[in-house]
Amino acid sequence: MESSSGKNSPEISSMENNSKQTFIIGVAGGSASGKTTVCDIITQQLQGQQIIVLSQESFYHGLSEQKLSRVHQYNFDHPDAFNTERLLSCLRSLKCGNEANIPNYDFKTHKNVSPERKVSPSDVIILEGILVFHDPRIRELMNVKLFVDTDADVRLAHRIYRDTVEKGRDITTVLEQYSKFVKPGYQDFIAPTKKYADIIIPWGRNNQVAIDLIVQHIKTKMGQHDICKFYSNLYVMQSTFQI
Ligand code: UZR
Repeated sequence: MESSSGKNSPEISSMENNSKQTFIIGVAGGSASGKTTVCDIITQQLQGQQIIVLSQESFYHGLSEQKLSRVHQYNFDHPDAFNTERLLSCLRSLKCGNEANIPNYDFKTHKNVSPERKVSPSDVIILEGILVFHDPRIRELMNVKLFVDTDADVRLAHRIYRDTVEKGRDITTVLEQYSKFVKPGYQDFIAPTKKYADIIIPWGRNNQVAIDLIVQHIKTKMGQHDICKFYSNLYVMQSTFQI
């Protein structure tokens, strides 16, 4: 519908946006705790919904040449390693039913590369990452917060496997990085965010019962969310058309 100026009226566009308000699930936990697996299982079980999985890793700051020359001294497990303002603006945009351009971080070069990923609004966004509960503004956008709580030895074993077998790194560098940054980063920044979780999943990969319960809970919450969306759309229609 067009107003006399030929443009969509503000009321109508806000109604369109509002009707697409997205349900955001946050999945935090230590490195190699099984966050991706939990996201995969939730995605499979929430059939019939449009789901986008975003990783906080896409929002790593690209490294300058100076930082690259001493990359082994760089702390990727610190909140400042992420471009949180960019993450916030992407999430806010998607939450309101608008598109967002997600940066493309390359783990090999430690730089942001082209092209960025254009993401359309969807019913559900799952945002996973080691520090997705760190910033209160990001937490506030989440409808459900999950923390994958896996023992340190299991995380280390998985991390060694992933970094050596899958990423081709040498074991000495992996262990040095673990003791210098990954372990302290977990203790100082990641573990303290566990208290913000609605649900803590013990041992992510193998806990099907917990995941089934969570999916059921998310479906219930999404049902309530749809009812709220319906009434808020009705309210906008009432004020727009003076029903
Ligand atoms: P997950 N990381 C790298 O190893 N290289 C990079 O260029 C960027 C990040 C690591 C980072 C962190 N750590 O522990 C891990 N270090 O990626 C987070 N050291 O990813 O949650 O998938 O393990």
